[in-house]
Amino acid sequence: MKPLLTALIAFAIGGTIRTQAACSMWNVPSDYLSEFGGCETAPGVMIFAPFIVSKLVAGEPFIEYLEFKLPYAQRSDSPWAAGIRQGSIYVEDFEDGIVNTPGLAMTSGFLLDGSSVDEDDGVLGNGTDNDFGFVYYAAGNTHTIRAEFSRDSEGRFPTHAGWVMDTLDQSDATFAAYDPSGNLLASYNYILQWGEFQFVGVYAPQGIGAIASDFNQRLYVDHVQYGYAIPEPGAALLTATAALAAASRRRRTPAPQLP
Ligand SMILES: [Ca+2]
Ligand SMILES: [Ca+2]
Ligand SMILES: [Ca+2]
Repeated sequence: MKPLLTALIAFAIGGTIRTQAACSMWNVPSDYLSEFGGCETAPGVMIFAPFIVSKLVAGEPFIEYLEFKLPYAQRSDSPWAAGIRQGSIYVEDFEDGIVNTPGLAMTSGFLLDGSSVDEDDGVLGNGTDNDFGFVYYAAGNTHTIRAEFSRDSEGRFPTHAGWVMDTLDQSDATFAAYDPSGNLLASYNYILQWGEFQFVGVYAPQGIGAIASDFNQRLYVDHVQYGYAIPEPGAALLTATAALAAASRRRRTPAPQLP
C-alpha cells in the first residue's frame, strides 16, 4: 500500500467530508472516511477494492488522504492469490472463449476478443494496446455485467467473489454483490479513476449468489474469481485485517491458524 499524504486546507475542498455508511473495506483504516464515492456492506461482509479515504488532522485545518489501488496484470496480483494457488478460488479468464469454470454463469454482457488482462497473451508488460485476449464486455444498451453462482457439490455458495474491471468512466460504474436470495450484500461506486484493470471483490460468509456492475458507457471485466476459501491465507489475512479495522465487527468464525 502506498499512502498518499496530501495536506489541503479544509475549506479549499468545500468541507465535503461525508458521514461514512456502514462499510467494511479491505485495508481501510477505521478512522478514515470514504471521500469519493460510496461503499456499503451488510454485517460480516467486506469489500476488496481500490479506495481514496480521508480524515481531518486533529488540531489542524488539514485533511489527510490515503489512496489504495489494486492494479491487476496477473493472477498473483489478486488479493486472493493464495486461494488461487491452492485451488480453492476459481479463475475464469475467458481465454478459451467459453464460460466454463464450475458454478459460474455470466448473465449479462458478452464475450469480446479484445484488450485482456496483461498475462492472458502470455507476455507481461507488452502494453495495453497489445494485450489481446478475451474479456467480458458491455456497452450501448446493455448497462450491466453480471455473474451468477450456483451451489457446489457440497451445497455451498461461494464466500468470495470478484473480478477485475475497467471502464472509461468510473463516475457512474458501480459494483454490487447479492446473496443467493437476491438481497444486497455490498455496494461500491466511484473510488478512483483507473485506466487499467483493478480488482474488485467481496467476501461474504453467508454466501454469494451474484455480483454485478452497472454503468452508463462501457465496461470491461476479466478474471472472474470466486470460491470457498476458508480457511486459507487470504481469509486469515482478511480476518486479521477486519479485526484491526473495526473493533465493532463481530468475528463469525475462528481465525484460521497459519503455519
Ligand atoms: Ca473458460
Ligand atoms: Ca500482455
Ligand atoms: Ca482474459
